[in-house]
Amino acid sequence: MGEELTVNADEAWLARKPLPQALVDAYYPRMNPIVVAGASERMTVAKQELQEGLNRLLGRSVAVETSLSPCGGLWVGTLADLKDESWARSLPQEQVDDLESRGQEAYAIWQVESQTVRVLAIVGGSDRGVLYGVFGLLRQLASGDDLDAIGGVEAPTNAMRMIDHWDNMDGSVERGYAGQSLFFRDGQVLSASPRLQSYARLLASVGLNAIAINNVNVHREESYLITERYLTDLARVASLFRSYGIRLFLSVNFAAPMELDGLKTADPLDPEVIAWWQKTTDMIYRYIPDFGGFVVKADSEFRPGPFTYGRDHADGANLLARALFPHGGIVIWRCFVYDCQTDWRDRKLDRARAAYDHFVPLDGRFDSGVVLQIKNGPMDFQVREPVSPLLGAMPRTAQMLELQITQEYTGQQRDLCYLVPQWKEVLDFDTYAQGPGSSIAQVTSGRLFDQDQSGIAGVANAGNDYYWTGHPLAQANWYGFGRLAWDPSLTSERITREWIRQTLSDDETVVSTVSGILLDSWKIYEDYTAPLGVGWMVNPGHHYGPNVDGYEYSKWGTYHFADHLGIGVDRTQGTGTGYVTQYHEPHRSRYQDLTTCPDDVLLFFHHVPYQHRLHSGTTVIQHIYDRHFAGVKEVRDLEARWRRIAPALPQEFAEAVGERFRWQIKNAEEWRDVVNTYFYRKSGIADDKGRFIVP
Ligand code: GCW
Repeated sequence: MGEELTVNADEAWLARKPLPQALVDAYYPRMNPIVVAGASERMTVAKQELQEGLNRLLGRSVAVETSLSPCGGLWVGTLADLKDESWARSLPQEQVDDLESRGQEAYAIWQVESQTVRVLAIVGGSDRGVLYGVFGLLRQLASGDDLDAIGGVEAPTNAMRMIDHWDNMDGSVERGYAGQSLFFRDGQVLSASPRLQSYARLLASVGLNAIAINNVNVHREESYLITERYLTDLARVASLFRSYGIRLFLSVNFAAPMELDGLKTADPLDPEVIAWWQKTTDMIYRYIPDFGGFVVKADSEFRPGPFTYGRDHADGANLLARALFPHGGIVIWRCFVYDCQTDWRDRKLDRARAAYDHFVPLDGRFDSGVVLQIKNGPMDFQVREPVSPLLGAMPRTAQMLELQITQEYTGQQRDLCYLVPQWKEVLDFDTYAQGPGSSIAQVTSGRLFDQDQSGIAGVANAGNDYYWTGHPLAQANWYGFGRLAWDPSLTSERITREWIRQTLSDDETVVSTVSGILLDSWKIYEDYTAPLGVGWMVNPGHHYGPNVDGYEYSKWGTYHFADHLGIGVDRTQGTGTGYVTQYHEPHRSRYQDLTTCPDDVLLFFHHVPYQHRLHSGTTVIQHIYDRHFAGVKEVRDLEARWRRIAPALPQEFAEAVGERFRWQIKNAEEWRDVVNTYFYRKSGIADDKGRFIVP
């Protein structure tokens, strides 16, 4: 194999390796020449992607012409361009109408054959659709799909498909594990960085259409991003992303009128404050005519917000929406609102309840142009949490699901934790908000309550790291996030194969081995960390590595309540915090009742004795021991599986991953020993298999 085994780290899954010769021989005549109608900036990008992508996949140059050859070729254009094409007259009208009805981001791949010509066509609802169509065709070819089987209309399920950066202007990234920011360095905006273009390409290739580039914790300097100090640079960033169909958003400081211009208040109902936001927003649109809008973290973890003025979140969000909406912008208002100064002594207080308790009463009060962004779980991106009951609980409000691609609590891109299967569980979760069939995917698509601005956001895991994501396999989380945001019905297996085939190899042993490694990794991570949905047990602050009581007596509201008799948080109605009542039936009863509560979230909902028997047949304490011993073995096994295929992989990639697996083994051992010893000491109950637990 040898020298052709390279990865192009910068291009990640877009590196495009040549297809097998038999396929090249079959495909080349059908894709040569290519004709791209229209000349907008996005069409130019689409043309370059297509030409370059095909040249690489086919290993030879395709010609770009202004008209098809007498036998056909590959035609690319919008529905409007299609009207001038004679070969297109044979397309059934319902087919064309169907594409038209699916919106501007939709595309179709059609194969039109008559006696004389054979045309492969990528037709977009607009030039954005065309761009997605080009990426779509190339992805399918690179993933090994048969060209004859490729065809039909594709449209995104979610209107908003967003990536959120927690990047600061000094270049640091909050909860970033992949080097420095792609957008900022030393207080400057990196608007001319070549890596930004690669980044925009990668985002567009999986169908993402919105990006917020700065941290939701907006500190002093970042507050000025919405001023003329930075808007010229930001306009350049916006224009780069625009050519890839991606709109720019900024996180803003709710107290900006005070901090930037010395107003005496940031009260959302104050006329001067209202005028300030209008003026500021008008100015932003002079620089960035298609500016997406603001992302806001307010009254959360010490960030300013409307509560200071006796106002609520609807007042706060509407203030900004009214300034943005006339320009076509929206405000994305985060629901991560809870008391982070809580008292662990009071077991009736419950952080898990907070988002629902704050926001549900406001349903119907939000203006058009407000979208609430809600984390997948009620707490904070743990390896296992139930799905947030706020999702789907506000029929009159647009909602977005927020996922964390960056692995703050799931191994920080040193440990492997492939999150696509977790996200699939979230998206498939049936809220029963409108009876059976009311899945989270139905909420984010806007179909459940007829909302057109809903969608999915993910907190980015990429930085200026050589492989973009620290752990090279963590790229698959980013890729998978984008694919699920486009189409939540894709299976984890399909997404995983696509990423491996495009990034690494089409060798079947490699594909199935890497796929197994990725798909097993989330459960393995869960095995050696906090058990049965209880969460945390991490070192405070940076959140890596075990510390069972790290947050136990702190103010952050994240407890496990382990004593010598048992563990878990009673969130039932009656004896507990009543959190279960936030769910629709049948979940409410299912979680409430110890006999029906699923094992994997048992300790999230119940405080139980160590000898409590799980549905799996084992006791809680024995489960803790078993899973922690197993977890370490499973990580060692991941490393061994990787070692077996390493010779068939690009060497530096294989080594970078191998090194991380060796760190992961150490981390898993640390977790096993700290957790097992902790519970052995607390409970005094020995492992019934007699394995060694440090006393
Ligand atoms: O998980 C917590 C993180 C914070 C983050 C916060 C949030 C950006 O530890 O770093 O702040 O969530 O989502 O706002």
